[in-house]
Amino acid sequence: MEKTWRWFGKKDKITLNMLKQIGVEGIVTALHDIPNGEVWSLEAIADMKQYIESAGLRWSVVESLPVSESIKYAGQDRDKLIDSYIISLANLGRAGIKTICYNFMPVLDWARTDLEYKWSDGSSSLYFDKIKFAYFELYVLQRKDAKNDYTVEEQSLAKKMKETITEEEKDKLIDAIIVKTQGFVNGNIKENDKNPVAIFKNLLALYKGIDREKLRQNLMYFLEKIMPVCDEYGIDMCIHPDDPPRSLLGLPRIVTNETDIEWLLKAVDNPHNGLTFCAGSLSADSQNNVPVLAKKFVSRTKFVHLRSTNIMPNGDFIEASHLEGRANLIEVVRIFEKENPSLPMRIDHGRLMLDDADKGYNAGYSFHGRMLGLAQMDGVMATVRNEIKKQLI
Ligand code: DNO
Repeated sequence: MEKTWRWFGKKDKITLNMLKQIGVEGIVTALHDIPNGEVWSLEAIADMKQYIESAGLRWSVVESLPVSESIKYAGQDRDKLIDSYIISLANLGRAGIKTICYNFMPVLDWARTDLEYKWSDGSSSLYFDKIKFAYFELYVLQRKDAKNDYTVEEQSLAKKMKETITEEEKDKLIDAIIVKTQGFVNGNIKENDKNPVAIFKNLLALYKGIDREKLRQNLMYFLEKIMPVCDEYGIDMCIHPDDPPRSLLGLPRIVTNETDIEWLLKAVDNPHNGLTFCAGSLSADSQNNVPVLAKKFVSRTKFVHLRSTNIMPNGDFIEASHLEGRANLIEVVRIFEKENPSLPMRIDHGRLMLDDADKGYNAGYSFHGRMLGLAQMDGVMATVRNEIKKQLI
């Protein structure tokens, strides 16, 4: 597979020259300065492409061309927003950038409660703590029906947390769930927004009456409208699975498991309607067997995220090392290397380690942690390619 790296543009502290030195071949990025919903001009795309190429790299994947909330909940301006999306796609197509990652998660692009969960060796990683999330819904957001999503025991643990949590810890939690994980992915809330909780509540209210079925219809509507431009330019749209793969905050999530993915690929049965195979996201549901899913969906997979998790008995999950955990990346790499070796892959999320800690990297996107993951996966890929050459598999 092509070794790519998620890079956040010219302001990223990790430079393209650093990436060249560690064996990266392709770049995954977006025009992060353009507000969600606005057109990506051909000039802006060409400028970014030229910058990447002048470092001897290739702009392999766009992650993400963000889908505005209004397209997801079918607001009044959705057709206008889809028209802009189509123009951006055509401009990307003209520039020769043809793999586009996006997601269809309402309001929250992805969710974690701890951004620096300490390991015993001094490094840290992302973590999802179910009770902290319950506390956030029940007592910070005070969401009306939140209770229905938790057992009596979980509710009482969340209540206990309410009694002991400090103001500082509470702010840190809010920051993790709705600010730090969202701003850098062109999400709804930015670092300097005042009162993020109020903004967040307004966003949730937009989804009143949107259930699973309606969200599915809205995704189909969007895909059907954009497939002609994808056909014209040979663009592969690849949806990112929901992270975590379950409904959150009473909002439906529709890309979580085999049934969902099968539905999506059949609902719009065009090869340009494809998948970002995020092994990490899928691994956070104990029912998902990640290598089985890789095997099943290999032909519609257009982009791969290599990451793994471990699920705790109480429903929390933690990011595992890239060689361990539920995703079984060794098997996943074996499947993709054998059946579609030209796929771009990137290491997703790494631990904060060594001198990563004070660099202000985006949550999950450390330098050394991801470099370690890349080295591990590079070794697996080389081994698998050797096996293939010797026809051992
Ligand atoms: C988080 C990422 C997501 C992903 C988007 C794709 O680390 O995996 O933000 O980029 O959901 O649209």
